[in-house]
Amino acid sequence: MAPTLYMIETSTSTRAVLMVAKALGVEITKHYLDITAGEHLTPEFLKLNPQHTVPTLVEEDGKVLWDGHAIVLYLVDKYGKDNFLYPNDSYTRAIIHQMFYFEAEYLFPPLSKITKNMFYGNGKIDPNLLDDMGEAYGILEKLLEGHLWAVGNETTLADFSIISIITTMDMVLPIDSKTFPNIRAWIKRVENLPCYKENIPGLRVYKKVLKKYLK
Ligand SMILES: N[C@@H](CCC(=O)N[C@@H](CS)C(=O)NCC(=O)O)C(=O)O
Repeated sequence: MAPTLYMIETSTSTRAVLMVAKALGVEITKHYLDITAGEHLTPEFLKLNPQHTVPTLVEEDGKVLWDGHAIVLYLVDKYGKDNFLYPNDSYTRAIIHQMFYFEAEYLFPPLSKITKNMFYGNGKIDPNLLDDMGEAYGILEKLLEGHLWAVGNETTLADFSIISIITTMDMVLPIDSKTFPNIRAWIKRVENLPCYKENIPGLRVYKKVLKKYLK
């Protein structure tokens, strides 16, 4: 039996997990939660994950794991072959983790605040959060300098962790190709990977929600 992923499509971390699972050939059973209806706050789900976040993975033997970064590391360790997406070099692995923290500390917070406000608040986008996003783009532009992929010259877990969120942020604050040529070129590269298709349905849903507020 395949592991079950509790998820919502608009969640960027969920989409990173789906892309990695696809790239590794791991079958996943998708369990959609309606978090606007509070399905992540039921006693049953809180028993699985007291942090009440998606994505949450439940293995067939009942082991539970959450946080997109932890899940992709687990998938590659348990199901991956030949160090694919997670090269066997200590420094490269450390830089992949560094990119995970960059995603969690610089990219996720402004987007998450904007998204929460769309779903639960008045939907108005705080210009300070857009500034934070622009600053994060500037950092990412430098991080991508001089190599093809997020970390070095092969695809790694870092590409999937960053692409799902950056393509979502691009809808909120478009990434200009003149100011951020490295980001735009890298996005194109990732979009051409077969597993990228796992990112698309969630992006479409996000776009629909956003459209309501960006008039
Ligand atoms: N860093 C976490 C972020 C998880 C997260 O905050 N997910 C949001 C959806 S994008 C969520 O579950 N929100 C509901 C809540 O926190 O109650 C990860 O990578 O999994």
